[in-house]
Amino acid sequence: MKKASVLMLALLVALALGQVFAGGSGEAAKAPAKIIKISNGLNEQHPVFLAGLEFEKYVEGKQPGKYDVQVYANAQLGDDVRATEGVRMGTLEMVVTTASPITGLVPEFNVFDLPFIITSSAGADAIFDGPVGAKLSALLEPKGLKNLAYMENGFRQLTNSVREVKSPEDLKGMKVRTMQNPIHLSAWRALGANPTPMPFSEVFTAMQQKTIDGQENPIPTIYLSKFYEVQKYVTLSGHVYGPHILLINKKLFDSFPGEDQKIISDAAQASALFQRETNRKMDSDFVAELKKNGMTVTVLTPEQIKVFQNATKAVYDEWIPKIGKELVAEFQAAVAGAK
Ligand code: TK8
Repeated sequence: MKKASVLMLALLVALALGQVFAGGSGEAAKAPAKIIKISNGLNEQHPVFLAGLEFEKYVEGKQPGKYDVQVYANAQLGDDVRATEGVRMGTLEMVVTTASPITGLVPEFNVFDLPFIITSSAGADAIFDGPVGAKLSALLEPKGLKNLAYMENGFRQLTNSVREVKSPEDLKGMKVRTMQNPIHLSAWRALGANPTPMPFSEVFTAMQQKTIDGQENPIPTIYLSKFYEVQKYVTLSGHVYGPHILLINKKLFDSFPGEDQKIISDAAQASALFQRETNRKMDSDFVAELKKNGMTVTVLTPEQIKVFQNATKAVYDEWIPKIGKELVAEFQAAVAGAK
């Protein structure tokens, strides 16, 4: 009995001492920061990555030590399709993906891929910040994804290493890499090209090894990914204006306290606005840089653009019923109203 109580006392003293040494003032130990990884397929100079850093600064600055945001470039955590799948599964927290390769999840997002449906940045903003953008975002939620904000990819322009392209005739037989998206495939086929879908991360090497002749992407991407090293011609076709969507696993987002959800949403909005502004500035600045780096830049007249537009009309007939007649009409009305 006596031995037992001495032991007990020793144990209590040891516990008390342990507390003092471990806790200092006796404060409970702080939980480790919650890691939030954000994947994207572009490099560290691209506005999408820079905006990721803005998001990181905002979220970490509001509640130091609570979240550890980590931004990954160059598809290190998977290309758009695979990283988005990871976010759905919950093996990855966030991704910035262009919408085109993930329209298998929400076919309505194909509306952005209808050729020439957006004709200005103002038109894009009317969608991103208006009811159509909100409606599209809501469709992601049953798929386990929450769209925190619309960043942009921007006007897509054609590049190639073979010849100057001024009309669909110049595309005959040209091997053009497209995104993994059915409308893009149909449209390039309708234009006479030989489209090959592949993830973005494989495009540079494919052009270098000449397994493809060309690709299409916005000017900031063409310049920052140094496509001018392997491509000679750029045609300012502006055939599609794509969004980049900032997705988070919905369950994860819902598990955060309300105050933190607001911080994350605000951070996403602020970084998306920064991204769009930066992207648009680069879009106008980098055309000259492409010329300096030896590219021939072809500006199409409105009549020449019309020829491309007419050649892709059949895509509308095929896809309007699949996307939804009402949604397409609403989208077109919002774009028209913004001009
Ligand atoms: C990068 C892609 C890229 C897109 C493409 O992950 O695949 O061509 O335009 O920007 O999202």
